[in-house]
Amino acid sequence: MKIGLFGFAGSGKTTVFNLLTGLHADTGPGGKSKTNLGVTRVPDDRVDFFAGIYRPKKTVYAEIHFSDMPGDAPSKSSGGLSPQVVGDLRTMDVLALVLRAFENPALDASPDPLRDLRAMETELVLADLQVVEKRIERLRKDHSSPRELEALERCLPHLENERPIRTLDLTDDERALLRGYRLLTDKTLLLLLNTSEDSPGASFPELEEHLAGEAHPITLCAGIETEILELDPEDRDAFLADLGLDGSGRERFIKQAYDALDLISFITVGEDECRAWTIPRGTVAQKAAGKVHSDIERGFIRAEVISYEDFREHGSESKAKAAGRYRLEGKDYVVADGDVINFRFNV
Ligand SMILES: Nc1nc2c(ncn2[C@@H]2O[C@H](COP(=O)(O)OP(=O)(O)OP(=O)(O)O)[C@@H](O)[C@H]2O)c(=O)[nH]1
Ligand SMILES: [Mg+2]
Repeated sequence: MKIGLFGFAGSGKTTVFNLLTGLHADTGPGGKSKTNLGVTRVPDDRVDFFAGIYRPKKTVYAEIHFSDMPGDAPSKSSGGLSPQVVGDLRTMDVLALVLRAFENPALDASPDPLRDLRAMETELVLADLQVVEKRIERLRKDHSSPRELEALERCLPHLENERPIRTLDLTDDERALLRGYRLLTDKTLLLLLNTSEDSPGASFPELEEHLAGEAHPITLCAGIETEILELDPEDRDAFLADLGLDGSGRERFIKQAYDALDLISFITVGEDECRAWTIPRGTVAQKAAGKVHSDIERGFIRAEVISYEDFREHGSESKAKAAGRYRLEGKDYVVADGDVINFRFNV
């Protein structure tokens, strides 16, 4: 999964990036124009458990790839996301907007997360509007794809009303036709509220009202939390608790992002490899097989499934089997979180 961190200059994107990846990219003002890339491993007790049993050659956790976008362009007084940032964001699965809720001495503007959120929402809509308008113009002229034109014409008024495409009720066919445009407002938007260490638990009633319960910002205190990250592990929890924060920024982010994105994991086990695979909740077995390999999806025969709980309770695959906890499932089986799956296939 690729997550793009973006936001106004000086909002703390790179500090958040460092907190989430454990890297040490340069922060602070200084006219940076490059994107930082980093990977975070998603901790998973279940994978640890299976690694303990199978002692595999390789243990593979789910990963999140972060891109920390340069903030130079959005700071221009004219506003606007730079074409480079827009292009980078289009390649992401998920967008994460960093909202500044701390005083930054390098900036004139006082912190106002709602103001910044509104401005960025507009930027994203405008970027999509440009794509949609251009394409409509083209298709009206050359008549090459009437169905695509129809789908785009449904998007146009929605965007003109400053509404994101993710809230437009499109059919699966329409969504498929639009996928190639990689519209920014069709992607999930996570909000990261980067708060001041003086008031890490501060609430922002106007922001809450604007979101109306439809999105829940993930609160980080990236400045001080990156410093806490450098401490001895035994001291970390005490410092975080002092700030009223439950767990490290990375753990809180991963947990809340998985919830917001409605992601679950299934697990494959064996002596070669124990591995977690991330899928959207509701994914059927054949599609899940495609995560492992496209051949397995194509030649799918069945899925052999034991739930993590059953495996744990009985202690081994053979004992779980003997207890009747081993299931054969077909291609339409909806995979559950923690399912241990062995795919049977034929190509
Ligand atoms: N007080 C406080 N300062 C922070 C926090 N997060 C970041 N900062 C500071 O804010 C300044 C900007 O942080 P960066 O992480 O470089 O911000 P950025 O969004 O990456 O900036 P650009 O890449 O230039 O757009 C730095 O001096 C950070 O130390 C925070 O949570 N609290
Ligand atoms: Mg930066």
